[in-house]
Amino acid sequence: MRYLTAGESHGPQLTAIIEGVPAHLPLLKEDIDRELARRQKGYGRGRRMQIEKDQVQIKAGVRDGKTTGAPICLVVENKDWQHWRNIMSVEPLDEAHVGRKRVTRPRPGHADLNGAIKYAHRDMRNILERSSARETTIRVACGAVAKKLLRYFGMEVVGHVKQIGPVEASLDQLDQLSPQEIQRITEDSPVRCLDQEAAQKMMQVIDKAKAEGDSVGGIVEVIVYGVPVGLGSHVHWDWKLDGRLGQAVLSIQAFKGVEIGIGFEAGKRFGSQVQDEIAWSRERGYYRKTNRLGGLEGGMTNGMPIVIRGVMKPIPTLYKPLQSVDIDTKQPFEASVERSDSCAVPAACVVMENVVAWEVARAFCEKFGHDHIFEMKAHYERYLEEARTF
Ligand code: EPS
Repeated sequence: MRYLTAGESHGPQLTAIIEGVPAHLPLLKEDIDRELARRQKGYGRGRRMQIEKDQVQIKAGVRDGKTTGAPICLVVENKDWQHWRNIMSVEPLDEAHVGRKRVTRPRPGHADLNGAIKYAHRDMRNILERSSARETTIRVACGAVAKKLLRYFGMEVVGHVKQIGPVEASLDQLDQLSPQEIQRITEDSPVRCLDQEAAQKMMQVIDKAKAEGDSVGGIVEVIVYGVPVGLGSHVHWDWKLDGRLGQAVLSIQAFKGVEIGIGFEAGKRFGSQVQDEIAWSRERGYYRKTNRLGGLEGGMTNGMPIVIRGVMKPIPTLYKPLQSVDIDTKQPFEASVERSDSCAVPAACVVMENVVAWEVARAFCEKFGHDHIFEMKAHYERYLEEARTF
């Protein structure tokens, strides 16, 4: 499976073409719209989210509520385009609009300056329109298809916000919660946090950042339940699923780090406190007594839940601008203020769930074939039985 996306933040639409989704997978517009709506929510979002009401249009590859095996084309329109159609015009700009909304003052921490130099754009709008996290909308739409496939095979992807700014959630109860319970609690939390006391403090931090024209980042954790042993592979560097998941997470706008299982903590411990001991029972087959390695060993899943965290830096678009240089005058200036969110960590949690879902679904298709789901199912069930008694 693979996909390509196109679209600017204030252009007419975002588009994706997905290739390799097996035939006969039940797929409805609502399955995708649900994920899009989840991504739009979250305490700390800016005014743009009041304009958009993201809804997918499935333009190809689905008939009678099921995938056909043909490429799937997804479109999400930008409602804000109405306000930008002259400035974002595909046709040459008319005289009244030439140079309007031109961006010459790069924002520190954004793609603006690097992209402008690389692509020789004197108007950095040509960079920020594509680098904007608006693009995550269409990646979530693709992830929603992947989630649907995973769910068909009994897997569930859930995410929660572990930290915003200095406030950390207490997660002592996490192991006792089912995926459905985690989903229920986080859906009710404005910051997608399992710890309600911490959630209140997180919102205070976001309020403070907003009041001061600043922004705040955080840490998101995603868990994939019901994963079989053997997704990914040890044989090539770019087949290793941990590496692929890392790339997927780091490709989310503003993400600066990723950890699997206990992550960086592993560097502080002795080996006996890091590796997970192996056990076997008739009903479970092989399993690990602990899950410090987050379900991945040797670039492959080991049958335990995948546990992965990503850190999002504070959004670089600040109302309290930092120093920068105007590319016309070369004089120091305060960077351009673009409308933005003061915290997008709860939304990024949904994005991370969906990019992780995509990579796991892709590895699943590689292992079990992806022409049609009946064939996959037969193959999968036989494999599970072989793995249990191996
Ligand atoms: C973004 C800036 C804001 C965000 C946007 C990402 O948009 P605007 O510049 O139109 O106010 O709201 O996020 C989305 C539009 C979205 O759908 O998540 C940026 O510069 O990255």
